Amino acid sequence: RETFDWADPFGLERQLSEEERMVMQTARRYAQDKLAPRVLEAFRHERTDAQIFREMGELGLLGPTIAPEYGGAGLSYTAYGVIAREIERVDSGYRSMMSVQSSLVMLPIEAFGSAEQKARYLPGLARGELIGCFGLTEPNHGSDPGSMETRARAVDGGFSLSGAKTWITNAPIADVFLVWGKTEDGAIRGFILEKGWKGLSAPKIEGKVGLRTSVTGEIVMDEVFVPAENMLPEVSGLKGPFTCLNSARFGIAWGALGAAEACYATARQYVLERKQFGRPLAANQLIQKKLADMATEIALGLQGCLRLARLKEEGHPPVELTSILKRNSCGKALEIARVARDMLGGNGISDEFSVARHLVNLEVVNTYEGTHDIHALILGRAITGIPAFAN
Ligand code: TGC
Ligand code: FAD
Repeated sequence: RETFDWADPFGLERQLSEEERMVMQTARRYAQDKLAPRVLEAFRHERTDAQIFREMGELGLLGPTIAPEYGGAGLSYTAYGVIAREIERVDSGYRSMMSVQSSLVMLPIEAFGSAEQKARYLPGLARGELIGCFGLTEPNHGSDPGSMETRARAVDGGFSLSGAKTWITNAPIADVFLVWGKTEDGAIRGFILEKGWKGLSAPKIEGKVGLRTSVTGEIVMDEVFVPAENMLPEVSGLKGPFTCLNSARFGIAWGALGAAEACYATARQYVLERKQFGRPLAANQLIQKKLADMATEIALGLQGCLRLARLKEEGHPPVELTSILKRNSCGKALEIARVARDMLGGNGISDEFSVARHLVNLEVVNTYEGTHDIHALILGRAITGIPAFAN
């Protein structure tokens, strides 16, 4: 009979195309050779290495689904998913840097930008020479971005933007700020701002206990003049930011399971080596059940992610499928990281063993891009027809 592969029970790799397998190997080699050696110090000292964008750009890992004419790699959604999984196997912060650039900055410019905007920004973003950030969340409006207070007042030649965004990945090191605000008619529009513009600042948020390899900041806009040609012409309304989120949430669904796989593999190795009561921890039924649960959730979750990737490649599946998987992957990965931390005993608390780092990272991943409960409510609305978050 065929042997069971504890690391890939359903043979995910065999379901990938030749090109997708090569992309996966490139991303894995880069993540393990270049990111893994620096993650401990970066996390410990809350250090974000902007050079990582250049490195990822050189390998085609930024905007992998973006058309080659704009500097992207023109790859499948599956390829994007496996990249997110390999990067997040090392650290969710590194995947965050990559997915904000790819899904939240490059994607809206490609999907909703003018020809001039695409030519001006996409090639530099794809090479990692420009760093992008995405400003939707505000101090008073997180789960409910439709109530945003950022305003774009029409002025001669463009708009004057005022408002504040918070919890913005990459903001303190960003060159390109993709910001969402309301025009005077109440429509939500996307604007591309550039570092150094008068009235624009992006102070760092200090003291994060998770996602410490990825810098986070505010975006403060005090009557920033934005030329009319820097508004995204092709989209109006929440559909704009939500289209970006559909892609980023899809990447997170793959990525969170990469982090879960890292925790599972670490816990498995640890319990095989660690002896208590004269035999390996792995010889205990309680321990084996925990590993069986981890293997099951990861394997099923990845098959779901692959199915959604293939549906996205065929057309436009219901956005609720992304909610199922973003919610499932994050919730399950968080639980797996917590159990793995426990299985390592005292050593699980040390950052040297990485599971505690994944655990605190996954707390963030479970919260951003729509919290675990908000995705339940999106699903609840689709199941019942009744929106539970609205009046
Ligand atoms: P709702 O009435 O549901 O929709 C308003 C309009 O938007 C359209 N729409 C979508 N379009 C495309 N894709 C989707 N997934 C869409 N969902 C909704 C919808 O059709 C409608 O269009 P129209 O033309 O009829 O006006 O809006 P609502 O205000 O009731 O929404 C409620 C809710 C809960 C679904 C929504 O607000 C939500 O998803 N909240 C979560 C907020 C969130 O995810 N924020 C993420 C911020 S970015 C981030 O966290 C980046 S971290 C990245 C990293 O570091 O990796
Ligand atoms: P709130 O919306 O205030 O929610 C608080 C709690 O209430 C949650 O548990 C939520 O599930 C619950 N809740 C809310 N509404 C309801 C309801 N109707 N019914 C039941 N429960 C409800 N945003 C960006 O725009 N760009 C970024 O790059 C970005 N990066 C981030 C990076 C980090 C490190 C973090 C922590 C966040 C980032 N975010 C970013 C913001 C993130 O998307 C928000 O934190 C998230 O959407 C939740 O919003 P909130 O923090 O305001 O929480």
